[in-house]
Amino acid sequence: MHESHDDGGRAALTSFEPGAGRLAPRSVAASDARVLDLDGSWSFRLAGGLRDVTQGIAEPSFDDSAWDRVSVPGCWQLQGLRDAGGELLPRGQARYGVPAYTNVIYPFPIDPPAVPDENPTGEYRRWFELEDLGSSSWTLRFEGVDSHATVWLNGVQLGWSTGSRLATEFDATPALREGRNLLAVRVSQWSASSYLEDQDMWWVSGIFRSVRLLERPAGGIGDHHVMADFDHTTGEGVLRVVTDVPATVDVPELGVEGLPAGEELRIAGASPWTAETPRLYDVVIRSEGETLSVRVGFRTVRVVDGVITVNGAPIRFRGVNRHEWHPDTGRTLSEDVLRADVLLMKRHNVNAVRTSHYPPDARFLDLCDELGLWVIDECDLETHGFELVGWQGNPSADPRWRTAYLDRMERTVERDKNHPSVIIWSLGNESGVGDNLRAMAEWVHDRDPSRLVHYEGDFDSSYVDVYSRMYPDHAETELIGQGADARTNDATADAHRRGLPMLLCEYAHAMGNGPGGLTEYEALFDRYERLHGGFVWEWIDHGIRQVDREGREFFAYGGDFGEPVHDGNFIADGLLFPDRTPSPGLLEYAAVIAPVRVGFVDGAGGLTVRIENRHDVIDTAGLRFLWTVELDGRAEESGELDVPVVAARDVSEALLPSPAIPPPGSRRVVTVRVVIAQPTPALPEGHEIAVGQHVVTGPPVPARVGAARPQRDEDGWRIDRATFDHSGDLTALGSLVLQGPRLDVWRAPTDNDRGWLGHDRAWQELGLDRLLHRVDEVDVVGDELVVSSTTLAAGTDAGFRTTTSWRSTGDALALRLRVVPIGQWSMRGPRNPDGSASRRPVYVPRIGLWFGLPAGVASVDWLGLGPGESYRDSRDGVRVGAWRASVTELQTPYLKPQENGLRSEVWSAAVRWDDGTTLRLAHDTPFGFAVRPWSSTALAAAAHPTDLQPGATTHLTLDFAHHGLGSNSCGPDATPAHRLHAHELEREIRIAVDGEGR
Ligand code: IPT
Repeated sequence: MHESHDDGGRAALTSFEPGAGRLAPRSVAASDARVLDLDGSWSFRLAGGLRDVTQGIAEPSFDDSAWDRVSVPGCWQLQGLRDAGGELLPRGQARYGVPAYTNVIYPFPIDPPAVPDENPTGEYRRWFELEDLGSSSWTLRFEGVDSHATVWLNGVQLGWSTGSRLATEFDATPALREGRNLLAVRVSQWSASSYLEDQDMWWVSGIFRSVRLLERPAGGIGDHHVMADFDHTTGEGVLRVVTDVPATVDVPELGVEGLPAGEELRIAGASPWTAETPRLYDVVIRSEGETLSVRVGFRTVRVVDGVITVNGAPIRFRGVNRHEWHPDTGRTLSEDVLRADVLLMKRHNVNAVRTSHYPPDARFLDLCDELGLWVIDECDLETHGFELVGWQGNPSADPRWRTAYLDRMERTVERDKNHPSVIIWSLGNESGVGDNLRAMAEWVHDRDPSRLVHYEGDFDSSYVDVYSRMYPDHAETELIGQGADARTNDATADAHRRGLPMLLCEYAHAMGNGPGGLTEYEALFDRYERLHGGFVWEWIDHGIRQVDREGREFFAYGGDFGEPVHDGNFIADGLLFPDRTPSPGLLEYAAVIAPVRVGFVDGAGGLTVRIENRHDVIDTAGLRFLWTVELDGRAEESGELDVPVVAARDVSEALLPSPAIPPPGSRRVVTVRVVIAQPTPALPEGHEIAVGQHVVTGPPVPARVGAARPQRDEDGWRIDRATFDHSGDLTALGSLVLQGPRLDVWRAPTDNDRGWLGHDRAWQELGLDRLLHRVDEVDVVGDELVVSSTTLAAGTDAGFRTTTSWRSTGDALALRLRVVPIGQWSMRGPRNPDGSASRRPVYVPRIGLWFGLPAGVASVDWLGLGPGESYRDSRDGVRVGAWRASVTELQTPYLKPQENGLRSEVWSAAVRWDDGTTLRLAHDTPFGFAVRPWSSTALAAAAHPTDLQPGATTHLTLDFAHHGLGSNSCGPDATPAHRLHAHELEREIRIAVDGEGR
């Protein structure tokens, strides 16, 4: 089939069919047959589209010596961001086009099945040697090519394929020769199939997963299907292996030998597989021509009375949505990165993963089997962009796409059917409604009744086995838990849905600073058995490593490559930063979902420590409970608790002596750390899985009387070592020169503040980012210097009257702040039904004080929550202690800079300069602080952390109240309890300076 003119496969590019010339999908396993690894260096040329394709690339005689060399697997856009030596190129010099990010919107016109003429097309060639073909057949296997691939071997076209994140096999036998062989692959970025691949991620292309040539010996095993149930009533494993040729099955560890394929065997003494006990058995499947080695886990998934059970026990998902991403290699991941992901999940108490929104690299599922994670394996399907045209022409409801939909589902299930970790199949994401989805579900139910079917996009849920939702707020989630949620139109479908177990396939949008409100969701999952928990959106920020003009690294997001249509930093919404550093959000999630919870009740008999085992399967025998008592961060006592073994989902208690009341202004803290005693492959000995703390607060520091009174002098006022100017500003405290204080009621909007509700726009409308401060009066009242002022923005009447009262306590300066809101803390809302204008409340970002301090802060020490940042609806991932950090360490480098770094529930802090000068802040009523080398205004204006330059002023914000974080970037606002309404507030803080030099 040598072609004369190559038109680039025009017809195939716009075909509704998923491919041609491909082999039926199947499972592959380690085999004794030969495997030729075709990964490595390939010749590469990027064509601009059909008009520009290379004639004769399939021919062995074609000379590609002028072409570039790239690695396969790889994503060509990311490869082109570096020079041939691997160094990042300056922006604008990309060699192979650029990555483009869109969430919902298609980056090409919606005119299916047509694709743009500008269709970046990667042309790949490689030679390989093969000796001794023997009498075997040979299969060429691609694990993933994005998006449309045409494949030739020695000039013979084997076929073409779509389905970027799905494996494809071709029969190479007829074209293969002994000796040198030429493989040529042409990959188009856009094809009809792109309409089915509108996932919220970077559009990147290429042969991005491995390529192999697999020997298929005569009498070899084409496909194998391992069905390994666990009968929890008898404790038996139930094994049946189906193969397409006669074969036998051995499980040496269980004494099974020569079990004929197709026959079922009940095996006494098999240990079950669960995500908590990932017990695998080595199984050998032998046919006349081939021997396969597979790893098998016994487990049974059932819905019982509307509850998902595995091996008879109900399970809870503490999950994440995982896209495959690496900041340098895009969707091409090494085995090390895959393992790092699973280990990071396990070490942060994550027990489940939804492979959003496509089947992952196959090795990822091997690791989930081995290390233990529940998996929702999602088909490579999303047509979200049709929502923007009212779902007109949505492929899900168009029969011409039926074959492609079924093809995608079959390839998902056939590749992954032997993984014990996979317990739910998902049809895809955000693809609207339509019969093609129903057809997929029906096919799965028929092919694999041992697992559940999931699809979130059809609220009727008539053809799925779980009711799934994304981003409902807490109130609605609670109604669903109670079965009191709104009814849908179709009574039969509604009844079906109400009987289903429920999960949140996406919740708690982890974009930027957040998510807040995790604790409250977890409480709902605890309360209602039908609620199986959820999957945080999402695992990792998809940032791309770049360098700015000064050569400083940063992580790019949408728009940074000049894409005409993009969704900005909506791609940076993960629990990990792109370099896989855990964000504060991940530490919070780890604490909220901890599989053991430690509580305290202080009573007459002592301090009762309540240990709740939240595992679904394992008891606490493998854990140790270590306790310490600290006074203001200094260890006083420590030991190990003797806790009776607690069964899964059970509670037990242990006793400690009641801690003594600490001295005034101090805290005595009992900490119980739950650590791993019996290491597992995922969790090393000593790894901490949970922490509980009990805090005893000392009496208030007694008020001192008779200290120095304010004195008037020619510069203004003086109290002890504190000087004030005529308008009542604090100008110096001892040797420390400072500015302020100013009422600080704004923050650099977080991504959640910039969410659907648009808090950032409301704050702008009220001018909180451009406040004007006016001093109304400075006076001495008793022993206090009292400064009255008003804070308002131009053109608005919403602000605060502030009274700042200063007095000496002898060893410190006490500041009492009183704020009273004035004006209308509301803004225009939608029109009321009667046409009148509505107004909605505007929440206050924070109520606090700003001080300007000299630059050069060496460190900050504090007693309170730490070591990381915390906010009122996200403070489980931190703990009470004594902490020290540099100014750099106090900043959290969100990809798009925003409010960050607050340390909250602090009762004492010391800001230290190199020369020993120390500013001390303390109070009985805890406060929060942030120390930054730049202002909130600069923080809000920056596009990337590299835009922020330290200035001559260190910015200290004392935080007395703030609006919670919520997850409104794609979910609810802070829960009602964590919203900050404009209200009266009175707070105190003591300030002192010691040390010399300034
Ligand atoms: C939801 C998508 O399923 C997910 O892919 C991602 O885009 C997420 O939003 C936001 O980051 S869909 C949304 C309209 C609820």
